[in-house]
Amino acid sequence: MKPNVAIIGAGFGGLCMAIGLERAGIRSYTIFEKGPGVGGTWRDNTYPGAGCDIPSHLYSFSFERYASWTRRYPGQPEILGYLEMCADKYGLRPRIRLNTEVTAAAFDESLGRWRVRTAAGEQLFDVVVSGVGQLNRPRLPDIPGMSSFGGAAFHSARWDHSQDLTGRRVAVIGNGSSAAQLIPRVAEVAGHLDVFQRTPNWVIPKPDAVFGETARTAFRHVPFLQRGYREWVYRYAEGALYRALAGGWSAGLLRRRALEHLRDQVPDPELRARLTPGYPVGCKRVIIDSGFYPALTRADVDLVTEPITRIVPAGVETATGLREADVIVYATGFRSTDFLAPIDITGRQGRRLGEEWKDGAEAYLGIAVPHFPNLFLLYGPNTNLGHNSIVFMIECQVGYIMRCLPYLARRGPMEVRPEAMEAWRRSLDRAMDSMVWGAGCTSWYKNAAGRVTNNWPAPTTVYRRITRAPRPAAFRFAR
Ligand code: N01
Repeated sequence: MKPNVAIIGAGFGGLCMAIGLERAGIRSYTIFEKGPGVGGTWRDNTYPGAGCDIPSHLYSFSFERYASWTRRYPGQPEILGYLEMCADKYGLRPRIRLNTEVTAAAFDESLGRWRVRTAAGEQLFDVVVSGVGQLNRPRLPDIPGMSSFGGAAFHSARWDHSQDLTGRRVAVIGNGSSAAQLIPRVAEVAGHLDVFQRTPNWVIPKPDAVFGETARTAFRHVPFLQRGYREWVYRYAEGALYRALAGGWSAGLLRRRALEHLRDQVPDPELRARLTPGYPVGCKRVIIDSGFYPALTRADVDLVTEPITRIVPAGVETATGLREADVIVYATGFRSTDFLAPIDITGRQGRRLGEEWKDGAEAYLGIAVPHFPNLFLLYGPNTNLGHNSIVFMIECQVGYIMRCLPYLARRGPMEVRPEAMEAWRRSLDRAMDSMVWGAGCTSWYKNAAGRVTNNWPAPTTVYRRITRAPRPAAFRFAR
């Protein structure tokens, strides 16, 4: 029996899942996408300078290697183009419902199937796969007076392209990866730019380069070059970065590299001091960028480190006075620990996922949740990386789900056992203990209670090994 699969989201995760099904000859699936096109985060984030700080040849599917990348680190338009090409090449478009938001999904125990609700009504599916990711809902800050602002204001992930920033006074609130990418571009055109920094970040250089014809020809024609390059990164190159995050000796090396980068790019010692973080490298996502610091040294750019007290019609106020602005950009991140919210998901015995996760989202292998049969998550809890390509993790997860399908075809709905979840939780906690994100760190990796709900605390090769095949003993089956 071929299962009927509902996939939520048409980003990297949802498209990868659909391709997995297509390649297995399973065409009984529907991708529900709330936006007007495919691409997920790469459709949403169109701010100037948006791009990826993971090399192009890793930030793509291993089965759809692309020789046409124009540069070492891809920009947003190129990644979106890649995903659109995949949707076309694998014939996914007829099964994608755009502008169709899944509002709820409930497991009907009498049928052993999911009732999936959208504005268009309810549909039955055997399997639900979430591909909504971790960074899909912008987080606006809660600063007094925000609604009183007299100019234009928008979030970095909802860029208002109708606003021409040329010659205008712009305030950017936040200095994470998104801000670091957009600040140099905004600085080039704005009349004046104020960057409001609450906490400095560690920044290392991004050795970007345009691929010349020779490199592109080599990637296209030299057998196994791309494959070998990927394997090399997964097995060896990620090791140093991972060890730095695990508090190993390479943390000192990474810190030194970041401080050197700061010294090379920011000659003014006073500005440098304000940009020097006071927490261990890796606590928050390390920024990989070579344009951020030079932008901050421009005469028409100010780094403002006094805390914001409120927003007023004319701009942003701090303890030392008003910073006038025509436009405010909130580069303030995402509701990263909310996971599948606001979709209302109900499993067996009326259990609500939001309630099950009230102390923090968690899932066995980041993929399966007890009491929620045949619900699978892509880029779920504890599968985010600070040290490698998330596309690799998604492929491991899709491979795992594909290998679950024959089980559920034979033995009915499958649900991870609470004991397996408990053992998984313990092993994660043990691995987490040695990671830098723990006590004393604040970041979007942690929920309000201080639990790291987002990150994967081991090398990616470990994740590949443990997701290679489902362990039937970890699951309960209907028959
Ligand atoms: O968001 P962030 P982001 N007042 O959460 C500040 C991925 N990504 O969109 O550090 C003042 O990192 C906040 O300050 P603080 C990547 O995984 C990848 O930049 O909390 N400031 C911080 O500076 C990344 O990690 C790429 O003190 C406030 C900023 O806003 C993730 O997306 C490119 C504030 C938020 O930074 C998120 O990055 C871009 C307030 N009230 C993004 N509230 C790639 O290249 C928040 N801040 C793959």
